[in-house]
Amino acid sequence: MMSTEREMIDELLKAGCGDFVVCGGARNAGLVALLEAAEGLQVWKHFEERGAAFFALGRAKDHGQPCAVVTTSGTAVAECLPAVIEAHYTCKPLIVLSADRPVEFRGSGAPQVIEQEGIFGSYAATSFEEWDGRGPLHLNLPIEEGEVDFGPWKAEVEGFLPERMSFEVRSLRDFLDSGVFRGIIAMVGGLEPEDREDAFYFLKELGIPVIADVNSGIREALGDLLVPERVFTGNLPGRVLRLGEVPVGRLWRDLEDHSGTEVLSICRNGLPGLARESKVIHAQVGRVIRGLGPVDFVGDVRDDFLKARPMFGLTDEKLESLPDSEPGLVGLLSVYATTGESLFIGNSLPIREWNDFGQRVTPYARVFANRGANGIDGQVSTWLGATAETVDSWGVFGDLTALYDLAAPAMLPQVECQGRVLVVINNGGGKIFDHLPRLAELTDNQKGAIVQPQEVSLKGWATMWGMDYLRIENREGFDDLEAGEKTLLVELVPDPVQSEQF
Ligand SMILES: Cc1ncc(C[n+]2csc(CCOP(=O)(O)OP(=O)(O)O)c2C)c(N)n1
Repeated sequence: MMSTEREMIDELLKAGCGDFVVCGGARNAGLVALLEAAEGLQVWKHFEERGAAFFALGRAKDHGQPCAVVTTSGTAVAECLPAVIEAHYTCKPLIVLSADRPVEFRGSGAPQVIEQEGIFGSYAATSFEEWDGRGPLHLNLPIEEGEVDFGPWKAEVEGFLPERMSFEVRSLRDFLDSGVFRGIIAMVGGLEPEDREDAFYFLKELGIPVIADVNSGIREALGDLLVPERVFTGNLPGRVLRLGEVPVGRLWRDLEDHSGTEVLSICRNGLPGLARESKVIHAQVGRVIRGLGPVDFVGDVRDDFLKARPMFGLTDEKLESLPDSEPGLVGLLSVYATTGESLFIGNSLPIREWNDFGQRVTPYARVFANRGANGIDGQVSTWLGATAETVDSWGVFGDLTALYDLAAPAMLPQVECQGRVLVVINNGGGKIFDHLPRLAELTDNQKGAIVQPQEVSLKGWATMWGMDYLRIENREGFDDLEAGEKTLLVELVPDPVQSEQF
């Protein structure tokens, strides 16, 4: 007779899941042993479920197929919640397969028994039947202690077929058709790789100003259409067309209080990203654009806005005069990072700084970020999962973000490390909070409790996980940046005085 474990794995194979991250324990030992014995599966091993779930999310981001994290019973399952939430908001097929004690143990308080069934609430489907393949799935498997089949076997993974989404293009046509384009801009957040080309040509055709986040993957290709968002601060446009994930910058938040600006979002999760009234097309960006067909272009507004818009020039001059400030070093880093095969940027100041000060000439081959729930948790783990099979991968993170995910490099021996560069911008705490006007009036103690200043050097972290290490404090420091066979940890330490001046 086939074991419960084997039946469940077969179901997963049928659903197109051939990639597993296992975190072993007694209750799921049979599952882990079966997966290890299989031929034709990708099996990653980790000891820490929070990081493992984010790593699995990264795998799903990389290949677009489901990836399952396999946990034992008890709080091990609960550790997956942040990654499940991120997968929910970014529509990624992350699967949690949790082993549970048999049903009669529920509510008993027996060792490692917690209420696992439905633990992720509205964030995850709980059966294949209710799962559409565009978000997380939690499968909870009560397992009797007994025999499991440990022999070698051959796994056959079937194709992954998420449900297709239906959508309408009329609201986009109406939005664009209301006369001239004057007063309309586009804001582009994170885009899926397959949506990027359509979004790029569509925006070129429209010829309207674009504020694009680096994780859109098209920011550097937009040329003259790209504008800095501060052009519109206090000067909000009449209409905003948002493509992809919620944009990172301040302007999007300002829209919340300006109902005079009409907003149309086209995004996969179907959420407006604003609490006030706006329109949403719930669909893949590329499919909607293709569905729209050629745009009926009315009047050439490009020249108008090019004449009117302040250029990036002012910022560029400052970057030159304060080269060792945080913006200065991030600007230079953005040039070095073009040598990589992929770029992952952690929340959220690094993304904002990249948007504002990053180079605007050379598009990055592949760009990733975790922007679903804006958490600073699991960022390094997601990066390692998303680039597990990619050489020359660059990841850029804040210091608290890195400190949050200290066990992530445990996965390094299992992933591609050739040319891997892990950059931590160590500005001594959560410096994003220094940028909030709302917090300017706080006392130093109050501010300290929010910024969480810290003075650690990350050299010990590099030693601990066998990474090469380079500390960069100024522009010249980049001369020594050379990626090799081992992961290189770059601790980027901006000059606090220059940063303040900037
Ligand atoms: C899990 C989680 N906890 C708290 C926050 C709130 N938060 C947003 S940014 C931030 C500080 C990040 O600091 P760091 O990684 O050093 O980046 P920096 O702001 O210095 O660039 C915090 C705590 C969050 N987004 N996610």
